[in-house]
Amino acid sequence: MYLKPGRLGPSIVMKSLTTIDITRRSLQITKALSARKDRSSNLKVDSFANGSNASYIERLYRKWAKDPNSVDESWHNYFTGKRRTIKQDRQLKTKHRKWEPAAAGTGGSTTTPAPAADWKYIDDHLVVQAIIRAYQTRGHLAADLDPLGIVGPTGHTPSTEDKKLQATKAVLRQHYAYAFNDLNALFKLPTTTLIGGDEQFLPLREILDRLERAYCGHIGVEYMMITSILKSTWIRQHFEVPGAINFSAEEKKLILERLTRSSGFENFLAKKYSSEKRFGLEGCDIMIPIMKEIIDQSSKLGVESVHIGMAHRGRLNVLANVCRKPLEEILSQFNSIKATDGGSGDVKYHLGLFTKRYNRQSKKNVRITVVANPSHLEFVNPVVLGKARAEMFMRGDYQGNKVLPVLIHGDASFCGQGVVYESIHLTDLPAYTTYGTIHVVVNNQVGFTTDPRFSRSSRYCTDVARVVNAPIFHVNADDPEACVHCARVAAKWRAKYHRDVVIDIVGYRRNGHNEADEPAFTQPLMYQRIRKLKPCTVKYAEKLVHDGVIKMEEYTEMTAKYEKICNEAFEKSQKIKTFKNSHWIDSPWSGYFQGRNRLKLCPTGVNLKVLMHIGNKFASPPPTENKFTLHKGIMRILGIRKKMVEDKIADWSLGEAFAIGTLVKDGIHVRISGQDVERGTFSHRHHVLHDQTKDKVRYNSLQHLYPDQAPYDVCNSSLSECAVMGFDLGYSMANPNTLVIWEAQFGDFANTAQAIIDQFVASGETKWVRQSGLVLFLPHSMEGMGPEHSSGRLERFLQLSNDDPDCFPVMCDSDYVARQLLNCNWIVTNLTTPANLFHALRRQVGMSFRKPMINFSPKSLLRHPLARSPFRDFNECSSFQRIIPDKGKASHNPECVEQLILCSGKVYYDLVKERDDHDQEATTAIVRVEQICPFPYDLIYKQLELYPKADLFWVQEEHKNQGAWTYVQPRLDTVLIELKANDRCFLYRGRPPNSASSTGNKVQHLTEYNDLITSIFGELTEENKCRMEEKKKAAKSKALKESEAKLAKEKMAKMKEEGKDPKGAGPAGSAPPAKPQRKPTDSTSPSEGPSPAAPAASASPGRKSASSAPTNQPNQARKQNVPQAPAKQENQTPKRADTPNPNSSKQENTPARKQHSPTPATDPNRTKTEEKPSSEDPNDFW
Ligand SMILES: Cc1ncc(C[n+]2csc(CCOP(=O)(O)OP(=O)(O)O)c2C)c(N)n1
Repeated sequence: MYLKPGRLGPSIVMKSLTTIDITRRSLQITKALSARKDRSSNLKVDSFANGSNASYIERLYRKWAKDPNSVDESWHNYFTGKRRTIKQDRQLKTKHRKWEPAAAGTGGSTTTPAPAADWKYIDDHLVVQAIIRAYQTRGHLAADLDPLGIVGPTGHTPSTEDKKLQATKAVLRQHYAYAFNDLNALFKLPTTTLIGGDEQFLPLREILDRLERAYCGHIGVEYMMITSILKSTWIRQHFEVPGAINFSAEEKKLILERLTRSSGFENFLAKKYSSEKRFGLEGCDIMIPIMKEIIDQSSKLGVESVHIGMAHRGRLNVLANVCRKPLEEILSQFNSIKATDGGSGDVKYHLGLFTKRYNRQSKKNVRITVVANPSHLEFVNPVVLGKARAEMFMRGDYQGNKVLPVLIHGDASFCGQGVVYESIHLTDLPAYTTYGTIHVVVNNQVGFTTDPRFSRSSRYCTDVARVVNAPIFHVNADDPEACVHCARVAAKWRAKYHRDVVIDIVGYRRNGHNEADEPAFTQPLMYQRIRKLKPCTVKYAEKLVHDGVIKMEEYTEMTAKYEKICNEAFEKSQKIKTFKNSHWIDSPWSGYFQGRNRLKLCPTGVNLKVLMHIGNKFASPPPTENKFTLHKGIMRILGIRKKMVEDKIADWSLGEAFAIGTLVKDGIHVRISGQDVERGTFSHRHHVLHDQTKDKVRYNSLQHLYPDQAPYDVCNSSLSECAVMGFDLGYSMANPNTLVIWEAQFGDFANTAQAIIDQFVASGETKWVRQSGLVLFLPHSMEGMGPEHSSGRLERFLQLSNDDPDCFPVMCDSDYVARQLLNCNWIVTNLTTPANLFHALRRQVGMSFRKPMINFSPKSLLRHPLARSPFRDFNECSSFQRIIPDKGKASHNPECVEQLILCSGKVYYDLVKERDDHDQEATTAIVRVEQICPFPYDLIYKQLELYPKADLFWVQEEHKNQGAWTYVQPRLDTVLIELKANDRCFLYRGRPPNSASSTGNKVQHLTEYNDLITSIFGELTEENKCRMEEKKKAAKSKALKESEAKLAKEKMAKMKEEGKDPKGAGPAGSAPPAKPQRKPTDSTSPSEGPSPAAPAASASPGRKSASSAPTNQPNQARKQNVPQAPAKQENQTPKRADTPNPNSSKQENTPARKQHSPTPATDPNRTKTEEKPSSEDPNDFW
């Protein structure tokens, strides 16, 4: 029973519960339920009751108040309070002494609505509750956050005390017309606030005061968007409860000591290096104590490793005073000293760091990493997250208890850069979560020279974090205790809930953007204020002296002590003449490089047994005990896989699976990440199978190959390239024994991650001596799919490659190939066979160093009948092939070859088909350049030697200003110079220059294709056409025969099943076995999702006969001049002593390899009528 103070009206007795109580009751029930759930399942459970439930109850209540019979009896009992015990009522009564007891006879239940005066009472409480809620929701708008006093509470008003108060009232009480004429009136506090501490009732004045203190002081808390009541209550416990911000004298001294170091460091640098850029922290000096508090607190709560990502502002200070990098090493970077190891180096405020420190507060060791970052603001964020996630994985820390990422942002960049949003959005994705990141915004209220009002549309620079419901603590940088309190709460929040949290340190920038800038050019009034402002450290020291926490002498001594440390370090730094880039590395990979011969490449082939095991697993459905219902299309695909394993031939998907399977077998953790990678954009991969009858039941056979295998993760990502690629790059940096692959949906989209590619992948090792073996799969090829589904922009990657185009490498030693790889900044490949993909991926971890690999992966080739590799191309005698020479007719008679075509990627299969159609197999040799960078000078040299009379062409399907041409041209010239072939030169055959990467018009695409082919092989002659027609007929009749055979076989099987004699006599099953089926010419394309255009339709578009004139005139007479193949001539063997026979299929890096007489199945010259090699005889393949 609730009573109302007499002053606000006549004493009345409430006969029923108020709305507030109802809401409270529903919330309490919810809380109890949630807590119970929490205990039982140990899961974080959000409340199901929320504002809308409460308003539902409120509506019921109003209905009931009008007509008690209009609601269910249970609600009637509820509203009349029947279930409450007498004891409870008595407790309430005694607690509220000022209130009068209930009038006799009016208590208990009633069926009549409350008298009108009761509504006033209810309204009073509702208003108080609403005000409390307004402070909780919008109090931060009226908080005193700006140490400069420029930005008033509502964002526009000047902050004079009076105006501020008005603004506060306007913001927080504007919706409530109710006039409180008695601020001493007592109100029952709702359970949605903790401002009462132990008190349940407070006078209105005190309620308002406490709300002001909790929400409108130096901290503005944004948290009401959080939907969990448990979490909101947790926040209130840390900000609303009286005395929540409470520091002992010792703790206050520690804050001052840390502040003194922070300011002292900047002051020292300003004095000693006045003309140097250092991007000082002055104005936000408190960032250092905040970082220290986060680390202390987190370490106490179990964190063992902290990964920090930050930009220029205050970075040197963080290295000095958070990571405690020896000061002399930092100061030496201001001198002109040389690095004694490799790398081009970077400016001092970009360098990384790794350190292991004893934390005095937690008394535990903590590893701290500051990830090297480029000038590109915020792009380091996903890299840090990926690195942290990988470390969690390696430690088996599956809840992020031991590893913590902390990102430090600038205010302008935090709200301005899209990568922030993309990265923050990874926070709750299972394969990308870091179980919460602590974000610290060094908000100096200016971005270079731009005011916030011109640099963002949102109220706060931190609004981007609201999308993940992260609590945001805005805090005045000149209140050190409030700041450190926020840091403490943030660390506790992250440890408890494993979710993101933001600390927005609202301060200022005492100097210009850098120390040489004059800030008053652009912010004159702001800087007038700044110049009058005492530094925060001085103000805090004075406060502590005033409060008797320290004596002034102590502070003076503190300052002098740190200055002495700096001076001594300065002296030492003067003696440092050189340094090592490797001492500034964030991923030291301790032990990895020790005792390794960097020039040794491990073999990549594996034995047949392993392939068969992996192949069979990959082709099998989930074990029957799983009772897994597969999609019919998947069953068909598994069937095709099974057949391939039986036939010992692999398509792209199987080749890739072999690479993954063999690596995890060897203990290498493999991770593939990107959009739709689980199935594969082109529906070719299908690593994750989905039960068709049960939700979230999935199966990945590659995770179940061997009991002791390393984990394999294939992760569909968010629709982001930049953050996800950055994340995977970070992941690859954590441990060299991991293969990380990022796959683009189409290569075209990779350029939204251009900054990650340019700033990290291409140049990370050069700038920061930090290696990564990240692999990018960029689906690429001109298949008439339009300008944004055709090109991964090969030319751009090649243009960023660092190998010298004019320098023919010395390759007289056996280490040449490894050295080339070691010296390049990345490997660029455009592979044409599954086996080469397999070797390339295995080579990534077989090298004694790590290099990124950019692989332009196929689309139509995923299912192309010729883009398959026999198992022998995966065996111990096989290895990666940098080029694949022509092995057909032309190679048997190289002297007579008139055209030597070098090409790369899918166009090879088009050329082979066209060469066949034009009947030019003997006169045109086609060589595939599989590894474009580093350029295979040695092998191309041999090819040019081999075909001494051939005209030379570089053929590409890309436009002339795109693709590999501009990269290969000077390098091919270099080879020709080395060969002293002054009379020879490479001509370009391909599409003309274009600004778009491809046409989107099918007709145009075909015309371009025809032009390209005609420019190489000429028009189809009548003879050619007749031959093609005959071939077509033959193929048709063969297909018909095959389908008849298949039908007969099926019929026979059916008859057998039914117990009939297929021959019409004799016992069932005595029929002769059906003729073995030929290998499939193509895999079935599942119906769902985009699939690459069928090879016949788009990979090799049908040619319009002579409809379009070629842009380049080919040698029309070529075909007529085909001589009979003579025996191999002496002069066909390479002249150079170190030049192996280019005609041999012997592969690189493999000393001995069996020679195989039969034409490999990958040889495009092999016609479809060729019999597949017998699967019974392993020697046939091995
Ligand atoms: C992606 C990117 N765009 C532009 C710049 C140029 N730039 C360097 S610092 C800066 C201002 C950054 O402001 P803020 O994020 O508030 O950090 P502050 O320097 O104020 O600490 C700009 C625009 C950059 N480094 N990176």
